[in-house]
Amino acid sequence: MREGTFSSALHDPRTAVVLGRWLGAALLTCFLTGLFSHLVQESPAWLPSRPVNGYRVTQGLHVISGIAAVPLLVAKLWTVYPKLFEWPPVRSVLHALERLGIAVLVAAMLLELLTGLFNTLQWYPWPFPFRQTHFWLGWLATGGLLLHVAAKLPQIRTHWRRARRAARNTGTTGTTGTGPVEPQRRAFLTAVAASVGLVTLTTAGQSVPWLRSLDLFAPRRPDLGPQGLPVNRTAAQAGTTTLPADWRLEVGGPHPVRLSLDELARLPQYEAELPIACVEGWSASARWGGVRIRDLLALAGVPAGTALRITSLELDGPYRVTELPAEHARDPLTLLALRVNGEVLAPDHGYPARIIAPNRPGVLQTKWVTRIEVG
Ligand SMILES: Nc1nc2c(c(=O)[nH]1)N[C@H]1C(S)=C(S)[C@@H](COP(=O)(O)O)O[C@H]1N2
Ligand SMILES: [Mo]
Repeated sequence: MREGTFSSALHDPRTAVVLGRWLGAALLTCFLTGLFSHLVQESPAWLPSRPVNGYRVTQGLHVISGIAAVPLLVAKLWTVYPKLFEWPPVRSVLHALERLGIAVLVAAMLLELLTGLFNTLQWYPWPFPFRQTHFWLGWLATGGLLLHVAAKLPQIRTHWRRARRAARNTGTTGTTGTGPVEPQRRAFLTAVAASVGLVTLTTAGQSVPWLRSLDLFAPRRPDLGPQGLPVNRTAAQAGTTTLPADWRLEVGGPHPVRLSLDELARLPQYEAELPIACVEGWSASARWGGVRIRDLLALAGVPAGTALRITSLELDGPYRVTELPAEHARDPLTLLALRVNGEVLAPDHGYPARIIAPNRPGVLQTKWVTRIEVG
């Protein structure tokens, strides 16, 4: 089978360039928001605690652009796949390198989107750690993409504008005498755009509140769960269903304090409307009530502007111990929450107490807190 035997007129550079632009925009958004997400999961000191919904927006965009990239990548691969049967398969060393580069690019891109998609389902059918693998595959795919764009720059320039189509049509292999290609291309691109729109509209509701009613296919409905909020790790999974009889919140510092739930309840109580923004893509806002972290620090004699380490009752798990950076610790909206939406926290949401802070990933909103100390 030779490249020229493919009959559709849409296996052409112009279609590839238009799809490439859309796919490029989705991938760039996905890469930048992903990089940001990777960095902020380390609780960096440079992350401001405002805007409150900052991480919610960037991570929502990360998952939305990643999902949108799937139909775009399929369409792009379909458009260019006759190139797989190019003849002769290798024309020069440079040509061999370019083809090898494309093989790596396509493999990295497919794996990257697949691992991301599986992560939104919380399904990890592989032995390697998700976050590091997803991070390095992201660099591999992006680096490969930049090289690919550089190698194809002459063609991209020729076909960037539609006005040049007359010049192109004469040089294209695979175009048959099926009439003008432009209406066909328009129909194809409209179908691709419609599929992107469809997958976006039926999944984006997991993070965009006004699309919630259309959220048919996202793994999570952000309003389903105890107290109207989803749960990733339940109290049963974490082994925290029954509270030790002698539970106290320990706050380390120059004057360490140990506070019972009653004592916590007698401290000044505040409320904050803050989101849980899970790295897997869902996010939901709730009204949290409890004690300000900075008030607890003052009790223990810890100066405002200190980074903290938070420890959960949970026996193991990657989020048992987390860092709370200085700016978040100082923020008046950062609470040791005892209540959500007016009710005492359900065990699955972190009873007796959890961290809730503005502009940070859900993984760091530690549940079942037992100790707060200088980090
Ligand atoms: N101790 C502890 N806290 C945790 C987790 C965990 O596994 N252990 N999961 C985190 C994750 S990934 C998210 S998205 C939020 C979810 O909070 P929710 O279950 O109350 O909605 O809790 C976070 N807090
Ligand atoms: Mo999460």
